[in-house]
Amino acid sequence: MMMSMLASMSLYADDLRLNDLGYFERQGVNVLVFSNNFNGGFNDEKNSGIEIIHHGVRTVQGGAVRLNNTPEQWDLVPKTINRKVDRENGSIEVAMRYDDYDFDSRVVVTAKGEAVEIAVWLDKPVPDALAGEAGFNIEFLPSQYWLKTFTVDGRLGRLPRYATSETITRPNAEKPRQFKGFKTYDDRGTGRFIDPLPIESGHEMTLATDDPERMIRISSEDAELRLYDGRMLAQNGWFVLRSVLPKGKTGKVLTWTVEPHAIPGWIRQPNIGFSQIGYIPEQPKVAVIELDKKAQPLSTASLMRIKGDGTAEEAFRGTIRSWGTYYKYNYVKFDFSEVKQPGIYYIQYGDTRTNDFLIDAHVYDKITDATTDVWVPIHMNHMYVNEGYRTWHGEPFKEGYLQAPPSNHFDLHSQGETTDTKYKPYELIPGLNIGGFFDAGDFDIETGSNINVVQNFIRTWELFRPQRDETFVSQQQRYVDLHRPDGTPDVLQFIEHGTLNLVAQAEQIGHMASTLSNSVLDNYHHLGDAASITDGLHYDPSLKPYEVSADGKRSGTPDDMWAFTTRSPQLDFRAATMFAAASRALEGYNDDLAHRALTQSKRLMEEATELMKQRAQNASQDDYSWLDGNTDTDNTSTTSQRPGRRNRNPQQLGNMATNLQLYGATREKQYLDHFTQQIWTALDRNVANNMQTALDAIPYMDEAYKKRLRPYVEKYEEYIQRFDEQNPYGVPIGLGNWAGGNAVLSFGTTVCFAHLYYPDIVPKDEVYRVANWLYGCHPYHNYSFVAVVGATRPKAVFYGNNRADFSFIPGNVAPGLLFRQPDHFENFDDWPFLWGQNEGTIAGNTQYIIFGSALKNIVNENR
Ligand SMILES: [Ca+2]
Ligand SMILES: [Ca+2]
Ligand SMILES: [Ca+2]
Repeated sequence: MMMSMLASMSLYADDLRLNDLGYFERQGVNVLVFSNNFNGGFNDEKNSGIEIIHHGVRTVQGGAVRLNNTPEQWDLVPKTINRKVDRENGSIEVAMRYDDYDFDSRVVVTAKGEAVEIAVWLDKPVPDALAGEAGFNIEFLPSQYWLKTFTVDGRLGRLPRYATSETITRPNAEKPRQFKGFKTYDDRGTGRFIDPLPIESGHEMTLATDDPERMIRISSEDAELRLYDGRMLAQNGWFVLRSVLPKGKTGKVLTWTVEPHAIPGWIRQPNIGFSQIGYIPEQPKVAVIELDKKAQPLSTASLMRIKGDGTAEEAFRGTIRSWGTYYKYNYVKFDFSEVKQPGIYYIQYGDTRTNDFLIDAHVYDKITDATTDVWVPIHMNHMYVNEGYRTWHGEPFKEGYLQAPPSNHFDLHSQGETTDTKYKPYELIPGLNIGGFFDAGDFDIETGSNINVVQNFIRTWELFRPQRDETFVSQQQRYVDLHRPDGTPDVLQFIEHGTLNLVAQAEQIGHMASTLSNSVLDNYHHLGDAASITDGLHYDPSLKPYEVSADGKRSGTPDDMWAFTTRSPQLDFRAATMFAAASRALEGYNDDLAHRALTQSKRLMEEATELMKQRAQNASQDDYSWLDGNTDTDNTSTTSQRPGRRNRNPQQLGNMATNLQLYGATREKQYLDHFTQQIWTALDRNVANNMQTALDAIPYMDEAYKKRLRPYVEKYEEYIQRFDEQNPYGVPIGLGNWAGGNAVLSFGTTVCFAHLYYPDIVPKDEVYRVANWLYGCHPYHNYSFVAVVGATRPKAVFYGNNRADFSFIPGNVAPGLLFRQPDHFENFDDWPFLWGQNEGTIAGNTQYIIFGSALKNIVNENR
């Protein structure tokens, strides 16, 4: 009796409460109500609405009024009209709206003991067009719920590892509109779409009855709960629980009670951040330990050495130093720098033991090899790519690219009112299916990114002259074979491959395309062999869909890729700069291509300069944005933009970084003069943003320049040090919708170059900050963000084009820690499909090659 009274009292003390940050909290459970809104750019990003962070893992999201049984990425999402936190009543109310259907609804979430009540309110009934379609949905992360048991009204079941439930088809007319009227599916001419059937339905459900960390109970007296498997339509789908909203009703039309189980007294396990690559003997070695705020920090930790006989001994015991609180966790540090003896070690902190890692002079030697030998060649477009017994992909897009018609497209692409070319809409533009690199986890050629890629390779080549040859590339056979040397340094072949596509654009179109991308949404989300995205046959609208011409060369399937050709003189100018540098790099290796690149460089530069002058006369000139550096490594912002999409943020003519690149490429003194006129003002305005450009100039400048730069480098060193106060990891941590991996890489690259030129100001110890972060010393978990050679525990899944296999492509670099408002960082390592945390890009990964090369260079300089 006494015991149960005590138990109920202590439970009462830990009811869900609305906290100061505006979400419901009890130990082990956070219920967030639209702390993160749906985003119009890609619609359903699986990051929004009502979310539950359950014992430290965000396992539930997507709670909202939705229009589909299992919404996909491009299905409509509601706009948040307002969000009210009512502290008095312990509730949060969100008003949401679907403009397309003039449909408003409100969701009110109220804490009720250990549960929340979720109620949907309507002031007007569900519109006729959505009757039976609109419902309240909430989504469960498959990788955390599959293989777990559940009960529905007393019946037992187990959630499936793979999607194999049942579906029906319905007429397309009954399908709620998708993003901009596009379709995510190819209905094969049937005029019908697929609609999944529920796995189960009832009024009371408990999911993960066999796992206290995931167990959650949902009940509703007034509505039927239906459980669906979203993976039936899309591999990135989640388990969906939904109730259809009743027809013709207003007021409180639906009520659910949701009770996530909390393990009494639960405290999150420590996350011991350290470098999975290991450490060289003389570098600083500091583990950052992330602790639950309720955890009592220990006073010491130990570094254990694994001996030759397999047993372990304590090599070092050190004091734990407190750093403090950063967002929701508490941080302490363990410094074991004084251990310098090469060997195999692990960290022991209380009961927590890390995996082993090396202390050895050679730990950084291979950090770029997986990226250059595997990741980059696999992303070579218009080639057959083979590795041993495995074909990564056949030759894609054999039918070439059609002129895009005017279009307000997906993936942020568009084509203006005119084509800006001699081609008519849908006409074949010859010669574009050559060279170039896949953008990221998708297969388009982003021209801006590809320009960055070629520039990154040229920079790598000019600075480090890597002779590494592990890849066979035959442009004639359109064949790439991994791990087969062919006598040519691979970096030169990558420069050539990127240039081939970009020169073809300039020659065939007359200027640069903004992108070469998918024409239809139903092949944009392709997962599999790139060669099967299109049918390889020219689209012929005189044939019926899916019909093939008698000669077997044309088909009626409109799957051909499009070239988006709206002219941007800024993009042309960037291409011209890159072509000039490429022609220098390719001279003596591919003289013909070097000559073509130079021809296009001169022509585009002349035309772009003229066009920009014309356009500038029509625009106001009080814009000083050109003062910012905008080199390809300066992205220190926290925007949601992926790296490399600079074509949508064009540089102005006169940009000092461009002038510097132009000088490097042409050696014409006027460009250097323009650069020197601008750099000091820019540095006075913002040292951090412009330091990389200032350092890039050093090889071309005299001692006086280097001396004048010194005080700015001193300021930059202060800027580096400030990160030690901002967060426990000492690097710039991004809070955008695309995790800040690119900004961290930029920072790391600049620090490396600052040290190379000013070792007395920026000490060598600083260059390891970013390496530590990338290779495992970061929040959430301690896996390496780089699928890199040498790491004991790299991440296991990435958002690559093989993501449906829950796999990775070696050498990929994940964007990393995704911030969810108001206080949660995450990086899923069992669920690849969230690009903001797991998608490596071609521009970002080639930037990693520069960072890694610079780091290796510094580490090995005195060896
Ligand atoms: Ca893309
Ligand atoms: Ca080669
Ligand atoms: Ca085709």
